[in-house]
Amino acid sequence: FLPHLVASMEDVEETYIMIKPDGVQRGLVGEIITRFEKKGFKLTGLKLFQCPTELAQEHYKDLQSKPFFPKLINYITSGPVVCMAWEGVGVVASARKLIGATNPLNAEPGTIRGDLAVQTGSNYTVDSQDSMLIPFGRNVVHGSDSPENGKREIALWFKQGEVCQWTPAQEPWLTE
Ligand code: IDP
Ligand code: MG
Repeated sequence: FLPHLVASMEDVEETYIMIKPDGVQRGLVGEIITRFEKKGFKLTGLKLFQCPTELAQEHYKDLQSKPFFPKLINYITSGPVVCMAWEGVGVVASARKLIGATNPLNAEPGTIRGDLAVQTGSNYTVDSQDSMLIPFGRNVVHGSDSPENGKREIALWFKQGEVCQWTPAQEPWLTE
């Protein structure tokens, strides 16, 4: 019996995963959801959603002072996103590993960004009406960076009643 290896209810975390507008437009919704499903995490919330500007600004408020912030808000509000809540032991860090590095060019093969996105490079103009450059902005998916932010972001993106508590039939086959 190794008490430190036994996961308790307190180890169960929640993370907010979002398929960004480029992932939706490129038809990657099924592929991305499949990766989290196959890993064995529990889906507790899911919706297609057109994000209002104020919500995008609140979600990314820590990046407010960055030069790319206005572009980031335009990007996130440029089309529908898929909002997801996922639950599991260690889900926050594990989801970040599945997603890969922020810049898809640096993301390892096998990760979502490494497999499904390319660099939006320094001499690549994203928006033909606006020649401002946006390095590596299009990286198909978002994942919370801490359990605290997981809770904060799920509360931000989902209304009460939209997150479901349920017991997947596979649970006893995934954990003991
Ligand atoms: P993360 O999504 O890997 O957690 P963050 O640093 O939290 O990365 O940045 C949030 C999002 O902002 C990124 O996923 C990306 O879309 C965008 N972003 C981050 N850094 C840059 C940048 O230097 N230029 C343009 N967009 C950026
Ligand atoms: Mg982040």
